[in-house]
Amino acid sequence: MAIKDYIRERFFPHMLCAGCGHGTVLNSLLRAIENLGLSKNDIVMVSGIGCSSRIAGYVDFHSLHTLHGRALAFATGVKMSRPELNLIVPMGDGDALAIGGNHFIHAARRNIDITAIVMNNRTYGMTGGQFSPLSGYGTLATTAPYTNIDHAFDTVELAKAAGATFVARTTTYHFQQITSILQKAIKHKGFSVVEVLSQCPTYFGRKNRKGSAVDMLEHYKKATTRVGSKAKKENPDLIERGVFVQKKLPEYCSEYDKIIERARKGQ
Ligand SMILES: Cc1ncc(C[n+]2csc(CCOP(=O)(O)OP(=O)(O)O)c2C)c(N)n1
Ligand code: SF4
Repeated sequence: MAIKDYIRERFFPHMLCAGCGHGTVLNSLLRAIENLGLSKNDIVMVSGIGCSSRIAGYVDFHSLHTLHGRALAFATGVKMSRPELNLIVPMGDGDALAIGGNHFIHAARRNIDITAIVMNNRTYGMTGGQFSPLSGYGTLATTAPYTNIDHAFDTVELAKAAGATFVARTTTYHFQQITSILQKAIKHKGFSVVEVLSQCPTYFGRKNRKGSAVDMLEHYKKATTRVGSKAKKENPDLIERGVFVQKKLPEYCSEYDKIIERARKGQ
């Protein structure tokens, strides 16, 4: 199948701003799905609300556009009733870790076989640039005109601590890495978290004087390094990219099937 066969062309042109990183994530995701040779009938994309969540409307999979922060709860319901399907949940940093933070940690703890993509642009893009739990101390936002005093979560550390069995991070500059990591994440049997640093030139970039979308991409190139690289030891401020966790643990739906079986047999 060609990439265009995975797209719902009737919903184009898309609503993303010029230079938004989320389009790159969509492009890289479709390439991952094409490389895996998945049938679009076997994929369910569940999203909440946000610029990132809008990508669910542009793919010709089964798609559910649900409530802000609740995509993982809906996805859990779908996965438990149809465990043979591939569940992919694209989220913004606000969607995943502010209003949806509780669903995020518990989906990770249960190890349910869902691929969660956190598009981290460090802001609430859709609603006009409010600060999010990933904006970071000292940044500017429409709701923090005198600087943000909240400290940021580290998505990777949070996902690891909550029990996710596949945890990775990359950026929109490294678009080929998005594809290769997403392929691994989708194939992984368990809860997989892929954080993608994705630029919002319109709000985070403008408020924080980060320049154009291209400048923001250049920043991702300079500010990140391969996981475990020598560069990180020399410069601890560098953000690591790559796969941090990939381990096997019992998956939630499989375990649930065993419980049903035991209940049927009365054991
Ligand atoms: C229950 C509820 N609260 C708040 C909103 C308003 N709202 C819509 S999107 C959004 C934040 C979007 O930010 P993020 O999830 O980071 O995605 P982005 O738009 O940056 O990609 C908010 C607060 C809503 N739709 N529903
Ligand atoms: S507001 Fe930001 S996140 Fe939303 S489409 Fe525009 S650039 Fe992307």
